[in-house]
Order: sequence, then structure tokens, then C-alpha cells
Amino acid sequence: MDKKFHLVCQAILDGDKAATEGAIHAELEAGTGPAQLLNEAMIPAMAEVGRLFELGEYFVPEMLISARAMQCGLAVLRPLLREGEVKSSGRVVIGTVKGDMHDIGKNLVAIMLEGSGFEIHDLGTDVSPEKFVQATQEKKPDLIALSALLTTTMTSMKATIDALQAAGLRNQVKVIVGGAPVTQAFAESIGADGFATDASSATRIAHQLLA
Ligand code: B1M
Repeated sequence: MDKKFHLVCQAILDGDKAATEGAIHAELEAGTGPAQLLNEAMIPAMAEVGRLFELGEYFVPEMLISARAMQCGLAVLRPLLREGEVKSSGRVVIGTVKGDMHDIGKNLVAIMLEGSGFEIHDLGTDVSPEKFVQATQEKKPDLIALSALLTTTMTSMKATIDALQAAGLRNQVKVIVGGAPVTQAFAESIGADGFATDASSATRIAHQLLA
């Protein structure tokens, strides 16, 4: 992690919400851009949380309180990551797939998509294929964005695409998938239209798919 952003990183590692907000505000006031803070401090801090979990130094409660601090930090950055009023680029239904409670990456993708002009309908976490089908019927999105952080829940992405197909909706909507364990090859194997490794590339690919 970048020593430059030590206070932000440490606050997230400690799961200290007030310190996270305070350190982020201090960095912003000092002139650091929101994207730089996100990419060089906050996301690496969460990766460090994962590393400590793998080492057995952090357990689920520590991961959870770090995640909460990260969400508080994201809330500070959210208005700054928007590019202002732009005309709608399309409608997106987004969610973390069934069985998966991780939502920070999904929230980040939603914020960036929203910032680049998409109308977002966020279904949250642990979203079943049936709920995606229902939201597709009700909201008539141009794009469905599926996030998964667990190797065990990647299969829910395929189940969701299969459910859209079975409901006769697959041709009406593009599907983009992403999340740490997801790869281009996996995306292709389940019939997704697009794959992105991070929130900015998700935004770029969403625009390409709907162009
Ligand atoms: Co979990 N967890 N977790 N966890 N957790 C991971 C994912 C893990 C890698 C940790 C580890 O072992 N190193 C591991 C998964 C291993 C695997 O399957 N490959 C893991 C595990 C095992 C678990 C549990 C099973 C632990 C347990 O109970 N024993 C459990 C599962 C619960 C469940 O979901 N059913 C669990 C629980 C949790 C918490 C609830 C405690 C908490 C989540 C809280 C929350 O999200 N509100 C948590 C956390 C915080 C993590 C780590 C530490 C951090 C995740 C994160 O927020 N990263 C994570 C370790 C790690 O990632 N290194 C870990 C920051 C975020 C900005 O990145 O989410 O990757 P990320 O999103 C990125 C990209 O992936 C991409 O863009 C984002 C921004 O750049 N992206 C997309 C994401 N979605 C996208 C969609 C797109 C495109 C790009 O298009 C639609």
C-alpha cells in the first residue's frame, strides 16, 4: 500500500468509520482526487484486509467492520465521482448474485455507471435469478450487471443468464459480469455479453455494448 495514504488505509484496516471519513476529507482538502484516493488507498486497503484474512490474522468480523468503513468512505466520494448532470445513457439493473453478500465492488460499479449517465436500479446482494427476471420485466433495462466475489457463487451468474433465456428476455437485454474470481473466459462460457475487471472498465464496456 502507498505510504502516502497511510491514514486512509489504516482507518479502513481498523474498521474505524469516523477516522476513514476524516482521513478522506483531509486528503480531498489537500487536493487529492477522488479516483486517486479510491485506486491508490481504499481498494488496496480492502485487498490488504483480504490478505490478512487469508493469513488468519483477520476473521469475518474484522472483514465486516473494514467493509463498513469502506462503505462510509465511498459515501463521501460518491457525489465527487459523478460527472454532473448528463443525459441518460441507458437503464441498468445491477446486483450481486444469489448466495453472495459482497457488495462494495458492486456499489462501486453502480456509482461509476451512474456517474457516466446510466439510470441505476440496484437490487442489492444475494439476488436470485428469479428476482433478476422480475426486475427485467418491470424495469425494462438495457443492461443487467452481475457481480460475484466468491468462486462458489459464479455459478449463480450462469443460472441468472439461463433464467433470462427461459423467460424469453435474453435477446432484449445485454448482460455484463464481473468480480474478483470472474474471467473473460468464464464470461464467454456462460454467454455473457461483456466482462470487466473493475468499475471504470465496466463503465467503458457498458457504453460499448449499448452503442
Ligand atoms: Co469475503 N471473501 N467472505 N467478506 N471478502 C473475499 C472475496 C475473499 C477473496 C477473501 C480471501 O479469502 N482472501 C474470499 C473469497 C474466496 C473465493 O471464493 N475466491 C472471501 C470469503 C471466503 C468470504 C466468506 C466465505 C468468509 C466466511 O464466512 N468464512 C464469506 C462469504 C459470505 C457470502 O457472501 N455468502 C465472506 C464474507 C465477507 C464479509 C461479509 C465479512 C465482507 C463483505 C462485506 C460487504 O461487501 N458489504 C467480506 C469482505 C470485505 C471481503 C474482502 C476482504 C474484500 C472485498 C471487497 O470489498 N473488496 C475480500 C478479499 C479481497 O477482495 N481481496 C473477500 C474491495 C472492492 C472494491 O473490490 O469487490 O473485488 P471487489 O470489486 C472490484 C472488482 O472485483 C470489480 O470492480 C470492483 C472495483 O474495482 N467488480 C466488477 C466487482 N463486481 C463487478 C461487476 C462488474 C464489473 C466489475 O460488472 C457487472
